Amino acid sequence: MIKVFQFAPAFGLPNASPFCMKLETYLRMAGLPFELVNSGDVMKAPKHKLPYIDDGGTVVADTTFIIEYLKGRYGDPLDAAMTPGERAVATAFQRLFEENLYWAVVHTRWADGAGWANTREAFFGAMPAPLRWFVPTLARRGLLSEMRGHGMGRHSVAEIHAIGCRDVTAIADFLADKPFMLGERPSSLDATAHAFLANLLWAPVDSPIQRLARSRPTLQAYCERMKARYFA
Ligand SMILES: N[C@@H](CCC(=O)N[C@@H](CS)C(=O)NCC(=O)O)C(=O)O
Repeated sequence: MIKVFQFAPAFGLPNASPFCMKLETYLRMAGLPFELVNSGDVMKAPKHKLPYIDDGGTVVADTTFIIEYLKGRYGDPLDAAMTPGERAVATAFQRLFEENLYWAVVHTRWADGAGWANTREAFFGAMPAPLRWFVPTLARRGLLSEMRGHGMGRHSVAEIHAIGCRDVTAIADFLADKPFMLGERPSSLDATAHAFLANLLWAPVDSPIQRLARSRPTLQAYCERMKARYFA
C-alpha cells in the first residue's frame, strides 16, 4: 500500500496544502490504493516538505517526482496518450500553478493580516499550549523568509495581487468551458489544477485573487466537477 505523508486536512478541504491535495487527487484519478498519514512532520520528510510517499520501502519526495515514480511503477493511465504539444502546455501550466500562483496565494494566507488570522486558527488552533504560543510565529517567519527567497515576497501587496490575478485570468481563459484542462480527457495536469484552484476558491481567505477566481463561473464548475468525480 502506498503511504502518503501529508498535513492534516484544514479549511474544509481534503488538504489545505495544494501539493498534498494534488497528490491525493492524482492517486484518486489514477485509481491507485493509498493510505493517508496525517503526520504534518516536515522534519521527517526527505526534503523537509510535504507530501512524500513510502511505497513498500521506496521513499519518494516532491509531487512531480512522486507522480513520475508512480507512472513508472504502476502505469500511466492519464498521460500516456498526450501529444508533445499537450505535454508542453501541461508543463507550462504546472509551473504557473506551482511556482508562481502558489506563492501569491501563500502571501494571502501567511502575510496578509486577515488571511493570517484564519490561517493561524485553522493550522495551529488545536495545538496545545505552550506550542501554540510560539510555533505559529516561527512558522510564519519561515514562510515569509521563503517568500522573499522566491522573490514574490519582495513585491508590494498590490503587485502580488496583480500577479496572482493575471495567473487566474490565464487559467480561466485557457480552461474556458472545456471539461478538463487539456480538453475532453483528464490528465495529471487536472490533479494540479483542481488542488490549486480548490485551495484558492474554497479556503476562507479573502483576497482580490480569490474574488477574481470566484467571479469566473467556469473555474467553480470545474472544481465542483472534479470533486464530484474523484472525491464523492
Ligand atoms: N515541490 C514540492 C513542494 C511541496 C511544498 O511546498 N510543500 C509545502 C506545503 S504546501 C511544505 O511542506 N512546506 C513546509 C515548509 O516549507 O516548511 C512538491 O511538489 O511536493
